[in-house]
Amino acid sequence: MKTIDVCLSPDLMHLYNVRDKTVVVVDILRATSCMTTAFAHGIESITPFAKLEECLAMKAHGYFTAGERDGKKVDGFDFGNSPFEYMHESLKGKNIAFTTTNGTQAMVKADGAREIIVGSFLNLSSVEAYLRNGANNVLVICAGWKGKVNLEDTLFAGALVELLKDHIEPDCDAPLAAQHLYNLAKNKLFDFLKDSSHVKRLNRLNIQKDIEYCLTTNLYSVVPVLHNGKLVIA
Ligand code: 3SL
Repeated sequence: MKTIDVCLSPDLMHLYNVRDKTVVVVDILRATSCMTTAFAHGIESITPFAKLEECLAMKAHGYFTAGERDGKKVDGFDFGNSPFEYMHESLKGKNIAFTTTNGTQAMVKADGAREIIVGSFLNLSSVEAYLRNGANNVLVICAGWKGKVNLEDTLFAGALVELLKDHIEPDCDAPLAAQHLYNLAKNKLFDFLKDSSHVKRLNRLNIQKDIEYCLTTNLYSVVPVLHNGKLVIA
């Protein structure tokens, strides 16, 4: 049977070997939810960057620049990190250079994996089917917050472990812990997360609608995959 493991923070990546794995990068609030939304609305590609300057430099190559630091849109960028910004007709067929505090950092850290895909509650079923039908063992990398573990990414990892339990077995205790947590929370995700650190942080920015949206399951069927440094639709 294939296996699934969960890396609860990018700072624990040194404990995992990604080389033969399909890695699912998850940053529910809000980077991977934005990416999923953008592809569902016709974006051509998203190139993830760890550094602001590298991202900004892509403007000269005709890219839109997007992302945030500490939840806020970066000066000089075209877009921030609200999923609602990625629904516009005008973005259809366009290329975006994207950098965020945690999500794109986790993606860059997964470099060397056999395959890197983007997961969110918005495309949960499609990611589950993709992993079930794929040939590789799976590692879910939770983006967390500046090296710390967070609840929302752990819950998504647990949802995958739960949905895949008849096909892919947990490799260690982190996937089991995530699965138990998800089973506790699955019927009340929003309520379960109300005291979590990032929900409080985003509430201070007055973006509760983003949180509700990012916790919606199975709105879209796209699975973004990293190909030659660019995310495109699988
Ligand atoms: O850290 C990230 O990658 C972001 O998604 C954080 S925020 O939701 O924009 O604050």
